[in-house]
Amino acid sequence: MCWIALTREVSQSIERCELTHMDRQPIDVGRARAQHAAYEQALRDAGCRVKRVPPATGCPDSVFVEDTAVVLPEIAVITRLGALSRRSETPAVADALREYRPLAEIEPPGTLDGGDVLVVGRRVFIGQTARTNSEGLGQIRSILAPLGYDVKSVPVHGCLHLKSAATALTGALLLVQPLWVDPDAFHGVTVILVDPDEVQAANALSIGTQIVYPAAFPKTTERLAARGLRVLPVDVDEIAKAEGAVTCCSLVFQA
Ligand code: CIR
Repeated sequence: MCWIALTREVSQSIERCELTHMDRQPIDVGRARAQHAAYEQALRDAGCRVKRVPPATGCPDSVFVEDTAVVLPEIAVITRLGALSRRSETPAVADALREYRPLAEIEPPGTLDGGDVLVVGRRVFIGQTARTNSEGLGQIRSILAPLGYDVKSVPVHGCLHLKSAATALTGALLLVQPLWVDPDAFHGVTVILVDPDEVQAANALSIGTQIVYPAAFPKTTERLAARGLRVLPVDVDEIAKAEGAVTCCSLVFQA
């Protein structure tokens, strides 16, 4: 068994990305690509075999491969992205996943972004956001409930995706930004709150016992280290201008 991380190159057109809660700023594609390469190296350092999905021509947001699928041990669910500009990102990801998992698909009129799907053991939390609609929620519940998953929807306010507000850490811990999601939604799971000075700090990528995490959030990093968690810092500030963070740039799973 090994860890696989699917990634996708930073599009030349990333400056035309979707933005919902952020103002548009110039994005230096060269710098974003260098940060993305260092991020892929951090994935390798965490023990992953990194495989790049072929580029999606004309899709500015295609680096954010997390949104295109939900990969669980039993199945991969190919999403139907909430943003129209992103819909053609999924076929090549489905092709890449087919060798590892049986596939299911979210069908119209359902929409679901992988960034809205937070898995904690057999519990699956789905963010109620502009990207994921009730049909998408109903479909993923119908796919996962027979596999023994408890699927629950969670209100999210003020950020793009549920995983902008809460991510799972090693050992059934959650890192949460309480401004954007109510920590009580995750009752029964131990919660670490982000440092109040670091608003965007709730997105951490946990791989085994290690956590790939933005260097931009030193105070929250201290909170993670105090719990004995091993943090691999990455600079992703250029990519963050496209409203993405560390979970968004990969699909990590065991095979
Ligand atoms: C979007 O709005 O779709 C992209 N600009 C950012 C997607 C980030 N993905 C994620 O948080 N999972």
